[in-house]
Amino acid sequence: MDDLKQKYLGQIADAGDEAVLEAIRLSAVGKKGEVALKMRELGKMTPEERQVAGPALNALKDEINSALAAKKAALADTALDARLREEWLDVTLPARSRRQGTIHPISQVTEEVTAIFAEMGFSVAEGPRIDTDWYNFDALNIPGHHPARAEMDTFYMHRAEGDNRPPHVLRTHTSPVQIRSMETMGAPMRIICPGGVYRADYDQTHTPMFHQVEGLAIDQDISMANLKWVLEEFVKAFFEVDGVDLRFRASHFPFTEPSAEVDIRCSWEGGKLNVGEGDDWLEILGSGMVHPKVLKAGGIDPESWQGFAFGMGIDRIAMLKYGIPDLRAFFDSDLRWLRHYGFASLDQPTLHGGLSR
Ligand code: 2NL
Repeated sequence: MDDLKQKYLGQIADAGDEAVLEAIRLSAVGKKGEVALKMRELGKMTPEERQVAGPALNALKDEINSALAAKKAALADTALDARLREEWLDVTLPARSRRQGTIHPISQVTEEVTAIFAEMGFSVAEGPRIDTDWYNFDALNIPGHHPARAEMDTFYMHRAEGDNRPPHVLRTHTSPVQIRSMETMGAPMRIICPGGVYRADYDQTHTPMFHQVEGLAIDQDISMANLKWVLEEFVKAFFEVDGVDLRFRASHFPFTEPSAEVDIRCSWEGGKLNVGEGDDWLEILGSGMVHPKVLKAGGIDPESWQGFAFGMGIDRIAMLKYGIPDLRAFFDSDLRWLRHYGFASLDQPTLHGGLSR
C-alpha cells in the first residue's frame, strides 16, 4: 500500500496538464484502477486482516483524491497566470479612426446654415416639438378648415375623455417657435429656427419626421429687398459659389403676404447639381412678408413693425448639396451610409474656415 501511495503521489506531482492527471486518476482510483483491485482482495482476507486493510485502503483512496484535486487547482492557476501574461490590452493605444462616429449630414447642414445666418446677425431659437394647435396653426393664420390642418397630415396627441386642456400636436413646422420668440424677445428681432417637424406622410420623398429651418427678421423698415439680399447671400455661401441668380415666383402661404417661392439657377450634369449656371431652375425655399395677423398673434404691433420670413427643408438642401439620392436613407442608421456621407467630428463648419470639408 505504501508503494502504491509513493507511486501515485509522485506521478501526480509530476503531471504537466489535466489530461495526464485524468489518466492517473483512472489508473489509481477509477472503477478498474489499482485501488479498486486491492479493495476486491478484501473478500479473501480474514476479518482481522480486513479490519486493518479496509480503512487503510479508504484512507489511501482519499489521499490520492485530494492530491488530484490540489494538483488540478494548481494547474488551473498556472494556466490562468499564463493567459493573463499572454492576453493583455494596451488601453492607452489611440482608437482606430475608421471606428469613430461621423456627423450626420442633417447635423452638418444645420451647423452650416447656422454659421451663415449667424454672420448676418441671426441667433438660433428652439422650442418644443409638441405644442398647442394655437401656436402651430391659429397664430399662423391657418384657420380650422385649412387643408394643412386636416387630420391626415397632422399628428394629434391623444386626449382622454373629459380632458379639457387645449389640443396638442406634433409641430408640423418650426413656426410655433417663431411665435413664441416674438412673445419673449419682442421687436426688433432676427432669428432662425432649425429642428425636426412631423407630418403624417410617407413615400419616396416624404418621411413622417423631417427637418426644417425657418428664418424671421422684424424691424421698422424691413422690405422684400432685405429678404432678397439675405437669401442671395445665404444661397451663395451655402452652395459655396461666387454668384447665383434667384427667381422669386409669386405664391401663397397663410402666414405671409405677399409670398414668394424662390428658385435658383442651376444645371444637372450626370445627376450632379451645379448651382449658379445653366438653364434649369430649382425650387429651394418659400418666403414672404410676415402677415399682420401673425405679428399681432406674436404680440407685435403691425402698425409699427414689419418683417420677412422664410422656410426650407434641411434634408432636401442636404441631399442637393451633397448628392444624396434617397431621403429615407437619412433615417436608417446604416453605419456604412453614415461613413460614406458623414462628416469628421472635429471639423466644425465656419465661414472663414470653410463650410464643408
Ligand atoms: C416652405 C415655406 C415658409 C414661413 C415659412 C413664417 C413663420 C412665421 C411667420 C411667417 Cl412665424 N412665416 N414662416 C414663411 C414662408 C414660407 O416655409 O416651403 N417651407 C419648407
